Formats: sequence, structure tokens, C-alpha cells
Amino acid sequence: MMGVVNVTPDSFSDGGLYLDPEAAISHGVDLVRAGAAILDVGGESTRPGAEEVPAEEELRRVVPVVQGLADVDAVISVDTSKATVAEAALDGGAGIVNDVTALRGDPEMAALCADREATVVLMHMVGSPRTMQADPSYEDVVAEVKAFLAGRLEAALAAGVAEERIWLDPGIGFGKTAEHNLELLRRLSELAELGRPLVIGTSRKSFIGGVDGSAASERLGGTIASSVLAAAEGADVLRVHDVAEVGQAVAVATAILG
Ligand code: HH2
Repeated sequence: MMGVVNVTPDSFSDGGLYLDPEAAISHGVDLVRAGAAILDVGGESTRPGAEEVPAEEELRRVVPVVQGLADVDAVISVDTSKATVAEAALDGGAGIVNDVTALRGDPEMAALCADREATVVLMHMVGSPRTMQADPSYEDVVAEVKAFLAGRLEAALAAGVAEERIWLDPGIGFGKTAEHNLELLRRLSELAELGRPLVIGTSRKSFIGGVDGSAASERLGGTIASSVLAAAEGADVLRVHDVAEVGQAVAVATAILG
């Protein structure tokens, strides 16, 4: 379980709740108590249409929270596409760089991750958060996302990131229609063929609202259903806001399925 700690005013489901560093740190501690093995700390919303945050502001939001969580019993991940932010977070004790641009956003990022021996999450996204939902279209979304991730895996290896430190993520909600997201989740086992751990983030996302019309605050049931099925199809890391609830659902599903 990767628990989400959004230190932002504008995240789509929890924007503003943890902008104060003390509130974010205490939320992170709660998520670890609830069962998170990883905390993903982010200072920039990537919701559709989000504006970029300048590096100084992202540093101001993220670094005190990473430092404040350095002693918790979880690995800290930093959700950023900026090398300066990733570097400061690694200095503060983070071990994972979760880059939604898959090392394409900042030319310094790949070398930094290689040098610092960070684990890297490479995620699929079309365009940028500002543009990604304009008109997503694919011939075969699973084949195209798989080819993209295979290419980014090669690029990370070429930059010197060790294979065992590379995780992959199809980027649920990043440049996809609701049907594309459902198709990816239905055929996750094809992405598992890439041979690297899969990170899946369905938490509270709009494809759930696409099924039943629910608002972001009403998507716990859909988050649980999609997370349990993703785990059954080969997801290794579930990036969620509701760690206790999803963790219990996965534990029970695992106990039944064996
Ligand atoms: N989703 C979000 C942000 N970062 N990283 C990975 N690897 N995979 C994801 O699916 C993913 C991610 C969006 O969720 P959230 O952080 O709740 O919202 P916001 O971007 O508005 O802060």
C-alpha cells in the first residue's frame, strides 16, 4: 500500500487538507498506522487542467514533510517530475522518485535517480496534465501503454537506473477516457508481462464517477473494487488515499483467494 500525502491546495480529492506541514506529517503517520508501507508525498497536483507549480514552491511544500516523516516505518516516495525537488527529497530521506512524466519532464532526472540509486516509478501519460484529457484516443490502449512503458524502461536502463529499481504504472486517468481506464484495469496482466512491479492508482478517480456518477468524495467503494481487482490481476503497489479500507479489502480478498 502506497498512501497518498498531497501537500497541495488544489488536488482533486483532498486539496488544501494537508497544506500545513504539521497536518501533512500527522496524516502520513496515520496512513502508516493504517498499513501503508510507502508514503507518496507530492507538492504539485496533476489533476486534469492543473497549472504547473514553480520549483521553489514545490520545494517549500514537500521538503519539510519528507524530513518530518524520515523516522516513520515506511519508505518515502516523492511525487515530482522536477530533479531539484527529487534531489532535495532524496537528501531528506526519500527512497523512491514517482515521476508521472516517466523521466521525460526534466533532463536531469534520469541521471539523478541513477546516481542516487533511487527506486523510480515510470508512469504513462499523454501530453501534460494541462492537455491530457483533451481528446484521448488509442487503437489499442493496452498495447500502446505497454509499448510506451517498455520504451521508458529501456530509457531508464540506458541512463543507468538498475532494473530492480524500476517500477511501472499505466497512469490511470492520465490521458484516458473512462473506458480506456477500465480496459487497462481489465487487461493488467498484459502489463505485468513487462516483468517489473506494477503501481496502480485508481483512488477516487473520475472513471469511477464515469460508472455511477459519483463525486470524488463518494468513490471509496469504486476505489476498493478497482484496487482489489488490480491486485488480483498482478498489481504490486496500490496508490491510495484510504489505506485502512483498501488494505482490509485486499487482505480479505487475498485470504479468500489464497
Ligand atoms: N495519480 C495521481 C498522482 N500521482 N502517481 C502515480 N505513479 N500513479 C498515479 O495513478 C498517480 C500518481 C493523481 O492523484 P492525486 O495525487 O490524488 O491527485 P492530484 O494529482 O490532484 O494531487
